[in-house]
Amino acid sequence: MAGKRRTAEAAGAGAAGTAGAGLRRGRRALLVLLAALPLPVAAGTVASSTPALAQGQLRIIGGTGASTQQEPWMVALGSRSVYGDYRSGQFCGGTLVSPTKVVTAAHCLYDESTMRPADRPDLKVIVGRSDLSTSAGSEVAVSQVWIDPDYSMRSNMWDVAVLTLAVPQPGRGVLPLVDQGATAPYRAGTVATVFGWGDTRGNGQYPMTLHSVQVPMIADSTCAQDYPDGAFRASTMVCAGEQNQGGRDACQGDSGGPLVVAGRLVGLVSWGAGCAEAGHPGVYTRVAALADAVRGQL
Ligand code: 4AZ
Repeated sequence: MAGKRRTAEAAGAGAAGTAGAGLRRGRRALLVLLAALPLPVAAGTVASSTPALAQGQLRIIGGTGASTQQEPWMVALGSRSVYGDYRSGQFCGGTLVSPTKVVTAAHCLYDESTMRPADRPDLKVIVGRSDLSTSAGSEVAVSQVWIDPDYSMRSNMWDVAVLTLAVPQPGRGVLPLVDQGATAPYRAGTVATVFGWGDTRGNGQYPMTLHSVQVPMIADSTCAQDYPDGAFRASTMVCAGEQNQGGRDACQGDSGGPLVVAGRLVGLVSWGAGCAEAGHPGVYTRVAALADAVRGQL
């Protein structure tokens, strides 16, 4: 199935739009959850929220701090005209995979209201800036955007895009892609790490600094039960998180960012119901399913 591609859905360029998919995706599910029941106190590293906050331990959701010094390939996507100067206009994450190419999620470049590619003339890739309130590193213009022609906003399948940087970043470390068809990194229980500047609490609290959290890979069969009616498609998606207790996850604003196993890019933050809920793990683009297509763009 992994090799089977639908014919291209036209990903027309330049549709007008303002709202970004990145920060809002999954929000509806999240709001429904918040309205329906008190947010379950997450187990694991977020056991007591107040002391954890005081100690500065609440990150991505349930994680710890991270730095672009240690992870130089971790980049933010920003648009100051759409999201304002606050937090450098950050709205998604991405991964530097070569001196001129960044891999991110296709949905980061779409407008949820028009279901078309968003028009963000000032789209920037922010490199070398862990703290978005600073001017560290640089904001690099994007000269070309490739969105997987099979990407579907309806099904969330083939959620990948490649950005070309107008200014190469030769000195910066890059993260290699996992091999096409690789299965070992996706074995259930394998511990992966996800990075981002997204919501740390599942209630709209966006941090200034980069965070990361470790999440175990979840079996496709389990995830298919977590997201029934075919919403989870193992051919282009993979799940990771704490299946039974929740508490660790990516969330709004982490979209497009990397899921890493053994120094390789294996997943891209894509979607999920709410954040860090037991039985609703994060869903990631399965990079091994589209590594060749991405490599064709490098
Ligand atoms: C989002 O909206 C989003 N908990 C990212 C990750 C997850 C849900 C939503 C997974 O960008």
